[in-house]
Amino acid sequence: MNEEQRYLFDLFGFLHLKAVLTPEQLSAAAAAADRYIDGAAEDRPPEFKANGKGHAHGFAFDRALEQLVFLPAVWPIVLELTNGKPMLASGTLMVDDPAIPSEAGPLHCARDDYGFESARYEVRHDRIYCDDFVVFPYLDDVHPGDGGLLVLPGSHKSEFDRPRHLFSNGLIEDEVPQGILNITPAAGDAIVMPECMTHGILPWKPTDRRRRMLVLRYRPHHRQAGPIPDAVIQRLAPETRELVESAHYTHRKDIAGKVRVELG
Ligand SMILES: O=C(O)CCC(=O)C(=O)O
Repeated sequence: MNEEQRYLFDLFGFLHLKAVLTPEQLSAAAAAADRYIDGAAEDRPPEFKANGKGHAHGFAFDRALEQLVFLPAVWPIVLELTNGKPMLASGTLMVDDPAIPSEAGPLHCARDDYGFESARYEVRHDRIYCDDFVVFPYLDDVHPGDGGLLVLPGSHKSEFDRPRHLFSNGLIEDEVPQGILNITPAAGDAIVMPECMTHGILPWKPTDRRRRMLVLRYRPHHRQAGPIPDAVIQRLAPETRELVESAHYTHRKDIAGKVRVELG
């Protein structure tokens, strides 16, 4: 994590990293995502289930998607935020599709959903520690007015409960209230955001375009491993298998010693 990223992440509670996928990575990942989304369910292993927007374990569907868990521009950030103890807890492929009715997702965060003690964000020795965060690599362009991700900048450090009537009672369907930001990444960008950051979703408006992105949930490896079934783990490259494992506080994963991880 460089000085500029650390300053912005700490100040606003998210990072918008531009063009972190190469054009080749993007077209391979987008094609693989379409094979999952448009393919017949009976042609996929049974663990790969689609449920509305969510396509379970999308990161593991194809190597072109799997390699996005180690994006070179994001990996140093994952290492810093987990204090050198990275774990991937889950990696869903999310899709807003004009063919599926799109609803607003209410404002929420880990604190709201699971209590104040559920997610840590703090600064130690000039580095940021965060024990639950998401990386969203985008496979499609999002333009202002399209809808998509909403964030409440600065809320990752809020010490107070959000008065529920604020920001359209937390359900933003159209006009974005002052203070809330609609992030509109381009295909190939990635967003990094702590789960203790208040966020929500605007309905998807375009009638001729999808919004496809991975929701990669990272935690320090001493936290509980995510709900990734064995059959999915067996498909993964050795490096990703190491990434999804939980481990003792004192353990050091081999991948954590690498500034760049290539899938074997
Ligand atoms: O759809 C999005 O942009 C974010 C989805 C998400 O991860 C959430 O609401 O927690």
